Amino acid sequence: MALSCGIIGLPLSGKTTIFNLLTGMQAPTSDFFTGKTSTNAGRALIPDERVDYLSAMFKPKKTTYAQVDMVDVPGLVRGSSQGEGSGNEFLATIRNADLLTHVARAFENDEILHAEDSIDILRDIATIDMELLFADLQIIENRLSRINAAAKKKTEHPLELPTLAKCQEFLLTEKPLKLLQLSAEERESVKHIPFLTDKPLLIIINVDEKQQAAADYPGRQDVEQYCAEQGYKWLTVCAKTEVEIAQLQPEDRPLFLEELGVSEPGVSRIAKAIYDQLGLISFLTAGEDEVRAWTIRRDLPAKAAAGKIHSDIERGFIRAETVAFADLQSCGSMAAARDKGCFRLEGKEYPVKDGDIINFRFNV
Ligand SMILES: Nc1nc2c(ncn2[C@@H]2O[C@H](COP(=O)(O)OP(=O)(O)O)[C@@H](O)[C@H]2O)c(=O)[nH]1
Ligand SMILES: [Mg+2]
Repeated sequence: MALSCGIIGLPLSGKTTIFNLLTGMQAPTSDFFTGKTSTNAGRALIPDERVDYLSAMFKPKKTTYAQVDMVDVPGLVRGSSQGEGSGNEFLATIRNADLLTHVARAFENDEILHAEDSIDILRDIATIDMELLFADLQIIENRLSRINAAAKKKTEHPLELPTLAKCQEFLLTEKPLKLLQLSAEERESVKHIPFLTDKPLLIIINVDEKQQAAADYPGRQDVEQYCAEQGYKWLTVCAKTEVEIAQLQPEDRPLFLEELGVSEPGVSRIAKAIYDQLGLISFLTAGEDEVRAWTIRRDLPAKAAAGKIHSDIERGFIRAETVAFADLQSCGSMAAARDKGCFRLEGKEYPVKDGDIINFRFNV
């Protein structure tokens, strides 16, 4: 199953623009409040130079990049949890996302209204944080009333009730659950509840060209300090311009990106931040049929990594014939890499590394 990422933020912060940038789709964006309640869903292909390189080398029938499912939900506003704006019911669609991306507006443009009438990034981040927090409190209240309404108080786990109380108390101090220390058993007792404030959160600060060039925006230091304290990752993207650049011919893009002052397209930077935050890496398989990137947890043992491809390969695992992408690239061909002894035969416990090109030997 592909990873999934929910895109949240105030209305008119650039959520749909980021969604389009990541998915290459053309969902309508808007200059004014639409009160829209529909959700955009699409798939982002994770750019990967290693896949490009292998694909040029093997000329396979099929090239498959790693993917992340993106869901762009309507804007949250202050009070969404109390029914303001479009309410917050739609948050249910991202409860099972692997991570959340919050788009916050820094760009200046008088033609585009701001949900809170002025640019104040820290305030906006805190507003959304509060709405996520209220949504988690709601979920706890609902769960508690369900448990209490039943004739026999039936919980999923003996520790569920005390842990819910602990979570509730912590949320009331206005802190995200990801900062709450729980024992492994406490965690287990509430793991059926998909809390939003427990999810990894990536803040995308949507800057304009001037801010991007200056690598600065109003209140940057305070924003960065807050993000660090809350355990969030952050990056800046000039979403609108990057969408325009992405529509150019590939050979024309680097020049415009350079002019914008970014070394790498936003899609790659966002993808790296997502992988980094989730502790994920990619290993690669390459052959005449298919060149493909596979997403796994960092250091997953080779045998389990084989299971990502097929359960038969995991069951019948013999060895993982492995060459690091960097070694292949410096040797220039598979044959040269083999001659220079860059291929390794790894056993089932081998912790797979980012960029390993693996040919699994198996027997069923
Ligand atoms: N100047 C500027 N405008 C942007 C940027 N990102 C989005 N916009 C504009 O802001 C408006 C709202 O964007 P949209 O993606 O629909 O926001 P959403 O409501 O959060 O989904 C649209 O008119 C976009 O073209 C940006 O980086 N710079
Ligand atoms: Mg939108």
